[in-house]
Amino acid sequence: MADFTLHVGTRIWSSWSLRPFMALAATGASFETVVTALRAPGTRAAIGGFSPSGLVPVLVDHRDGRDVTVWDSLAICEYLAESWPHLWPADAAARAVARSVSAEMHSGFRPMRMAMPMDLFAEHPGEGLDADGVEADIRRIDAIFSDCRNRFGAGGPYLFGTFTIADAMYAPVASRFRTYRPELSAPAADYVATLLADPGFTAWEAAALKEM
Ligand SMILES: N[C@@H](CCC(=O)N[C@@H](CS)C(=O)NCC(=O)O)C(=O)O
Repeated sequence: MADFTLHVGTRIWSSWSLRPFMALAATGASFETVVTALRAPGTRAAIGGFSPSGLVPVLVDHRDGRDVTVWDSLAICEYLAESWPHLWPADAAARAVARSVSAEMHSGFRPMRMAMPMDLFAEHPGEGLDADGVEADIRRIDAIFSDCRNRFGAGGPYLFGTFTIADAMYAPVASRFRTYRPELSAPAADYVATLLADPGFTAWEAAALKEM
């Protein structure tokens, strides 16, 4: 048996599932991914069978006879970081910023999330960009990308140099930007390209293709 089971939703749409998938992929741990179809008549009942919140993602830790269930994307990432501390930056000040931008993604950017839903392989340039609040969300995200790369990114191409949970949290945004094509600053555009080439992200895409 694999060390972990990660329950996710339909991969082309489930932005919240992609995040812990990328964090888990970055640990090198063995895990199986179980997909529940979203937007189907039986979705609610199927997810209710394993998820306390009625939502995906859900992680089950089977290591050493454990049977620990963790739900909600950011809680799952935090749980993984207890075993793989490199999922957060080593420096305490950088870690504080990484946690802040991760929480900001988790709790915010609702206008952008509503007007520009993740649709992994779709191309809708310009759609949704003039909806209320979307431009402000995009400008704030661009500022986060540019600022983190500038202040903390010297050691590699990710927000804090090497891959961290903050990158996992913004990976679905990179997918959205590829689909809807807002204008971005050069550092933000470069960082989006990094996320789209990340091995965890491309593994998710390959599995999503097989699902279609
Ligand atoms: N705050 C949650 C949000 C999870 C969420 O909204 N998941 C969606 C799929 S991306 C879901 O389970 N929807 C259930 C449904 O469509 O019935 C998290 O961060 O994990």
